[in-house]
Amino acid sequence: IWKKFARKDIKTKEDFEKDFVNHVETSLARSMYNCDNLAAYQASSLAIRDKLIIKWNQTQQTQTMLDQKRVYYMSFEFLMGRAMDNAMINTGLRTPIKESVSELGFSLEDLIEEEPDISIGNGGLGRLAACYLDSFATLNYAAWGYGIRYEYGIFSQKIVNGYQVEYPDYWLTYSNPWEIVRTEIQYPVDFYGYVEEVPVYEGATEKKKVWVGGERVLALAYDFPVPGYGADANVNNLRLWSARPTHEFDFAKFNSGEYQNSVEAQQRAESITAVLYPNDNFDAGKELRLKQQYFWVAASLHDIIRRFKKSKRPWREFPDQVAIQLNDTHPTLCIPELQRVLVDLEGLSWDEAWKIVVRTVGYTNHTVMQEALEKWPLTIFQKLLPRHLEIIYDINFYFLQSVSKKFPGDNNLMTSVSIIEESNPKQVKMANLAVIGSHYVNGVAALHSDLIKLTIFKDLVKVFGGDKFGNVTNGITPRRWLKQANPKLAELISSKLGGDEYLSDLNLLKNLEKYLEDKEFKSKWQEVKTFNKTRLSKLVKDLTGYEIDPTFLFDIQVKRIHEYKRQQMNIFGVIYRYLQLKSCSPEERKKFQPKVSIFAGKAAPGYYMAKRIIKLINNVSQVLNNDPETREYLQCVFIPDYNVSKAEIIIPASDISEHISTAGTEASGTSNMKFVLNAGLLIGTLDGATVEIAREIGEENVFLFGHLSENVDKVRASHLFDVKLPSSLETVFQAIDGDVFGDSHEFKPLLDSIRHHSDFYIVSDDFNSYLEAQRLIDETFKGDHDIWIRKCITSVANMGFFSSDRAVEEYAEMIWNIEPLSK
Ligand code: 26Y
Repeated sequence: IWKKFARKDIKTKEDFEKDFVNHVETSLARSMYNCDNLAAYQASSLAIRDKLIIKWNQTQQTQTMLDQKRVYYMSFEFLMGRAMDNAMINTGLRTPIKESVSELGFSLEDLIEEEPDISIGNGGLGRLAACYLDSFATLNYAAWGYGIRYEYGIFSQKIVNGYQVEYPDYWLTYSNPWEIVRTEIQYPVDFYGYVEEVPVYEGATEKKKVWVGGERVLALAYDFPVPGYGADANVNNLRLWSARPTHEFDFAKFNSGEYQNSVEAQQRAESITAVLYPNDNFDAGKELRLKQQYFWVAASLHDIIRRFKKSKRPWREFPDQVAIQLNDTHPTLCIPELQRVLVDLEGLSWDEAWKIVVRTVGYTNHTVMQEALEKWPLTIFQKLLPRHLEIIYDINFYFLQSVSKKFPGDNNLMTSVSIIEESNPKQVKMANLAVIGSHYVNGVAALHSDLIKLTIFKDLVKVFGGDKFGNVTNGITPRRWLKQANPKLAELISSKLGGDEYLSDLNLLKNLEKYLEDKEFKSKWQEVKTFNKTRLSKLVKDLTGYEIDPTFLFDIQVKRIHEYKRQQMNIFGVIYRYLQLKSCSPEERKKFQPKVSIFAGKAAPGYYMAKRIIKLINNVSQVLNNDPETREYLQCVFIPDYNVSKAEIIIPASDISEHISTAGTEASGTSNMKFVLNAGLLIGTLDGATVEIAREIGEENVFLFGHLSENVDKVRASHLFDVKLPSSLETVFQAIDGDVFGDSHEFKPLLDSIRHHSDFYIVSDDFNSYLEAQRLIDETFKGDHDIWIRKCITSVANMGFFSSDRAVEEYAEMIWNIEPLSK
C-alpha cells in the first residue's frame, strides 16, 4: 500500500500545477478567487518543499543505512537569504515553474519578491556557512548544519535624516513554508544549579561529580531542507533549535492565585532564541549570549549522540562517525559539554573521553582582532554553567602540566597559552580552549592562516607544533552567486561553454579565455553589465529616490560598516574627488570619468563610529547629488538595509568594488570573490583572500594599493608621536570641518580618531596610494574599453579556485576525513 500511494515527485509542469492548486485550497485554505501574490508564493514554496522532502527522506535514509561518517557544521549564524529561487535553480525546475506560474496568472519575479530573507546572521561568517551547506548537498557529503532559529534576525535598517535606525526583523510573520517543525525532537537543556558529588554507582564509596541544573528549558528542532544542485542531487538538513518552556509548572504559585508569576519562568525560556546579537567582529560578553551558545550546543550534541548510540558502536569509534566543525569560537562549549557527557554521564575515564573530544572537533578561526575574540568572565560562567567551568579548569590543568613538562619554567608561555586569563575579572579565553580541544585549526585565507600562527596563536604553535594549524581559503557557491544573482551572465557563459557544467565545476570557466578576441561575445558581455547596472539603478531609485546613470562607473562598497574595513577612507576619497571637480573649470570637468559611489551595510547598533560613518556618507550624498555643477560627474548613494537578496542585485552591477581594509585585519572577505565572479574588478589592499584573487587572476587585473600587512605595525608605531596627514586628506578634513557636509561636530570624532588618536587603521598613510589607485581605475575605464572588458573576462575565467565546492572538498580531506556518498 505504502509503495502504491507514496508521494510522486514533481517532474512536469502539470505535477507542479496540481500541487500548487492543492496547497492553495487545502494548506492555505484559500481559493482561486483570493489567491494573491503572497498566497501564490506560499503555495509554490510548499509544492517545491514537498519535492525536497521526498529527496530529503531518501538522502537521510541512505546516509543512515550506509552508516558513514557525518559532519556537523556548528554555526551560530546562517545567512541563507531567500530559499525559493535557489530551490528552483538547484532542482532544475525554474523554467517549468516560471511557465506554470505565469499560466496561473502570476509573475515568478513577483512571487520571489514576496519571500522575506532568512537573515539569521550578521555578515561574512554566516553567509559562508550558507554557501558551505549548498556545497555539502551538491557534492553529496553527509553533512548537517546546526544553528539557532532566532525569531528576530539581523535588524532591518532604515535611514532617517542620514542616520541608521534599527527595526526588528520578524521574519516569521507569515509563517515560513521552508521549515518543518519536528515536535517529536525535543531535548531538555539545563542552566545554573550546582555540582554535587555522588557515588559512582549505588552503594559505592568512590564518588563522581554531577551537575544538578537549576533551570530547564526545552530545545525544539526545526528542519530546513538544503537542496544540492543537479536534477537528482541530495537534500541535506539544516537543523535550527527553538527554546520552549518545559511543562513543569509552578503549582504552588498557580494554586495560590499567582497565575502570572507561575508562568514567568516559561516566558523567560523563550527569550533564549528570540534574537540574534547584531555584533559582527566585536565581543560584548553578554550572559544571554552565553546562554544561547550553551542551549544550542547542548541540544545539538544530544541529537548527535542519540544518533550515534543507535549505531551501537563503542565510544572510541565516535570520531570515526562524527566530525564537529566549530565555525569560530561561538560553539566552543561543544568541547567541555562532550567531555562532560562522556565522563559524568557515560562513565568514560577522563583520558579516554578527552581523546574522543579532540579527535572529533575541528576549529575555524575568522579573526585576529583582539576585540572580536570571545572571553567570558568566570563569574558569569560559574553561575550559568558551574560543572562546565570545573571541566574547563581540569582541561587547563592537564594541559598546562604537559606544557610545563615540555617548557619548564617558561611562565610567560604558560600565561599566554592558559585557557584562563588572570585578569580582573578573570576570564575564559574561548579561542585557547578551541585550539586545545580540537585536532585541527584553520584560518580562512592564506595570509590570515599565516597571521594567526604569528600572532594570537604564536605560543600555542610552540606547544602543539605548526602541523596542527593550516589554511582553507573561503569559497562561494556559484549557484547563488552566479546563476541566481546574474542569470544573464550565466546564460552567456553557458552559451559559450556548451552547458551549465561549470556551475558544479567552476574551473571550467577557464575556457572563457578562448573568447577574448570574440567581438560579439564581448559586446554581449557589455550588454549584460549594462543590464545589471540598469537593474541596480531601479533599485536605488526605489530605495533612495536618487537617480543614478548606468553609463557612470559603478564603484561599490557593500559590507558591514567597520572602521577596519575603512568605509571612512572611501568616503574621504569621494570628497576629495568632489573638491577637485569643484575647483576646476566646466571644460576641465569633462575630462573626469563620471562615477557613482555606492555604499550599503549595517552598523552594530552600539557602534558609535560606524554610525557616524553612515551619517557622513548620507550627508555627502545629499550635497553631491544636488550640486548642479558636479552631479554629471560624481554621485554617491547609500542603499539602506543591505542583505543577501539586495546583494544579489548589487554585486552583478559593479565595475569596481572596494576591499580596502587595513592590511592584516580582514580575515578573508568573500564579497571580493562574488564581485569578480560577476565581472567586476577590485580595488583593494593586499589583505585576506584578495591576495589569492590577485594570484589567480593576475595582479595586473587588480587595483592594489596601500601598506603591506608586515609593515602595519611599524607604521602604527610611527603614529605614537605624531600623525601626519597628507595634504590631500588635510583638504578633505578642512572641507568637513568647514561644514560643507553639514554640522562638522557630528564628524569630529571620526576625524579626531585619525588626526589625534593615532589613526589605528592607518587611513592617513594609505590615502594617497588609494587615490593613485583610483586615478588608475579612471584612466583604464575611460581608455580603450576593450582592455577593461578583457580584464573582466580574464578575471572571471580564473575564478575557479574560489568555489565553495573546492573549499568544502579541502575540509573533507584535510580535516574531516570523509568521502562523498554516491547518489
Ligand atoms: C564574538 C562575537 C560577537 C562575534 C560575532 C560575529 C564575532 C565575530 C562575528 C562574525 C565574524 C565574521 O563574520 N567574520 C568574517 O568571516 C568571514 C568568513 O570567513 C571572512 O570572510 C571575513 O573576513 C570575517 O570578517
